[in-house]
Amino acid sequence: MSDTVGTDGDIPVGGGAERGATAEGRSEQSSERYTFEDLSVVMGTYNEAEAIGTVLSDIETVTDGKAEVVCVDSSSDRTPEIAREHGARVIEQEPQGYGVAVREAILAPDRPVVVTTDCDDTYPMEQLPEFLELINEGYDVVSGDRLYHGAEAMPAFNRLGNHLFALVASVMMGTRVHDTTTGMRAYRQEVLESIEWTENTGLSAELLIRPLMRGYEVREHPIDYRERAGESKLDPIEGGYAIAKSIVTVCLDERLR
Ligand SMILES: Nc1nc2c(ncn2[C@@H]2O[C@H](COP(=O)(O)OP(=O)(O)OP(=O)(O)O)[C@@H](O)[C@H]2O)c(=O)[nH]1
Ligand SMILES: [Mg+2]
Repeated sequence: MSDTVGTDGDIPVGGGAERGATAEGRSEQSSERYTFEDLSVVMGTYNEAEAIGTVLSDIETVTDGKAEVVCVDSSSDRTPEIAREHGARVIEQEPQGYGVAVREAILAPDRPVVVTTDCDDTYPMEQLPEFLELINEGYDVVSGDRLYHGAEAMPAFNRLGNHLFALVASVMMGTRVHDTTTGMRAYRQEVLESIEWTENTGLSAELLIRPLMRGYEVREHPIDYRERAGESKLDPIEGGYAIAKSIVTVCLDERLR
């Protein structure tokens, strides 16, 4: 397994490409600095009326109303109305699972930097400036690591599962990663557009593994993690199995390409 280097908990996990080197499908880094006007925050939303107001207000406050917000929504409650009241772009979709919604969400924006989050108030929108800064430093993907600070708010079973997923993915990739299923990441839009995404429940892991194994510059960044508002849409056993299967499938697929 190749070494990883920690700096204040920030862990570059790039799959071997030198910083500044050109990964497959990646354009040369420009000196342009992105601002919140270049940022889209995207999410799948499925009956999140309890949380969405807080999540969207936080994004508005932190980015001074400059970030675009895209919600791919499958709700039967007031979630889409609340989203529109907050100025979000709402794309309606039949409920088909996390990855189907998030894939549509990540490909919707025209802006050069895309951040994903869950709409359940677990992720710290106040850390958005740190994610943008790391993209400006040249990273292609910045992945929020919930486990670094212990993730006390996460159910113990999920926490154990997430440690195991990270271990399996690390062994299969030959690069140490710490949180493969986090919902909060920033991506350069061209990375999202240059890769074909195949997974549903396991999309979050796929969104980390494929860029990393193709030599993009990937960095894990410690984040705070709060208790969920509203009901989980993930069954821990069924979902856990699907995620484990995605990790193995995607790692083998990348090795064989
Ligand atoms: N549009 C849409 N969104 C979905 C679907 N399934 C999940 N989501 C959304 O995707 C995000 C992630 O789902 P969560 O229930 O938070 O899953 P999780 O984070 O693995 O589980 P928790 O740890 O309990 O939060 C949430 O914002 C959900 O509303 C779906 O079928 N359609
Ligand atoms: Mg969640």
